[in-house]
Amino acid sequence: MMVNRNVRTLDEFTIQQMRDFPNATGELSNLLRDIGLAAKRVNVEVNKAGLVDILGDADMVNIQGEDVKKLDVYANNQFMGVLKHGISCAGIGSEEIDDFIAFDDPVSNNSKYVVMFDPLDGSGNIDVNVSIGTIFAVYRRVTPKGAPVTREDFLQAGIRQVAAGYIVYGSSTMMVYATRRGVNGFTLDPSIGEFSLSHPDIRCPDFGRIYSVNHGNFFRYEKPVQAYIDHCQRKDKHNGGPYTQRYIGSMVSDLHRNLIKGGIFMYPGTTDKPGGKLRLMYECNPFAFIVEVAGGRATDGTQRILDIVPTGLHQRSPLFIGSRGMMDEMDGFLGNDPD
Ligand code: AHM
Ligand code: MG
Repeated sequence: MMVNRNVRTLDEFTIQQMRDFPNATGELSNLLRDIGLAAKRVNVEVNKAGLVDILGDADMVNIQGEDVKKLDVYANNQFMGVLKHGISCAGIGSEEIDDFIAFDDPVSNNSKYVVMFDPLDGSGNIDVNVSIGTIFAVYRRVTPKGAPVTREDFLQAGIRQVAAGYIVYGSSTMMVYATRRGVNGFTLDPSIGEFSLSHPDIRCPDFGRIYSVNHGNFFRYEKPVQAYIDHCQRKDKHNGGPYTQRYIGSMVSDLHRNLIKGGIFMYPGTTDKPGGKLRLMYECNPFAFIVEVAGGRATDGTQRILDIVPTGLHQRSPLFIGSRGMMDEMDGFLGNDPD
């Protein structure tokens, strides 16, 4: 088999990026390499999930009270393990763990980053072979190095993210990450076991034709949200349509598709859950960062997601995110001034 030497791997790419900054320490490159390694291990298990006795609920319930699948636990341990044993991460927060963890060893206490992640999002889809994903957010610690990280290092507004990304375990496995310099996508090349740059400089189109929302909740959304969804359904060729509805129920896949093709994704609050379902710190914030760097927008219906000052590691937020033009159109229905 011919190996294309012109394709850059994730490691080559991050190292090249670093060369542009003479003062860079390489810690972020290390961190991304560690995350890529954990992703490859999780990918192996996700791929064979139908073959081995790893499917089904573990004998535990996570702190949100939802069933945990065994693969969630496995993924959590992989991401936590590589970050703990690496040299760039001082502590983590995870959907699967109720409080943050300060690694608290001499190397970790002198590392500058903290990472928050959802190790296996969409895990309700594992049993039925639907794409699932990992989401992560990287922040620079705000407390001085040399001591264990504290709560303050984690409860930072999304705008302070240094990098954010996701892995989608799909028909191909991809890792997409953003820094302020851009969004780049890497597809796992099974022949060499490396993530290779396949989607350089991803831009979210200003307009798309896809809207993604759980229609089953329609009558529990607020009236302006219902009015906007109704509008999406009525779009025709005379007013920029037609729109098409796509909703996998696995946010990594739904947002990956909309990022590439253009579209809007909504998980609004409902009458019974006004705060919505999705978690701010490791679901909404990282995607808001990625989509904004790619040219799109993300709000909770009234304010920019990245400006929200968090009060809890696991707090929820409504989420409206996607192509800039579609977000502006939606703002008209929600009574917000378009950006
Ligand atoms: P999870 O973290 O328990 O997997 O839930 C998050 C998932 C998202 O991937 C997805 O967008 C959403 O839940 C779907 O929720 P619903 O089934 O209510 O539409
Ligand atoms: Mg999740």
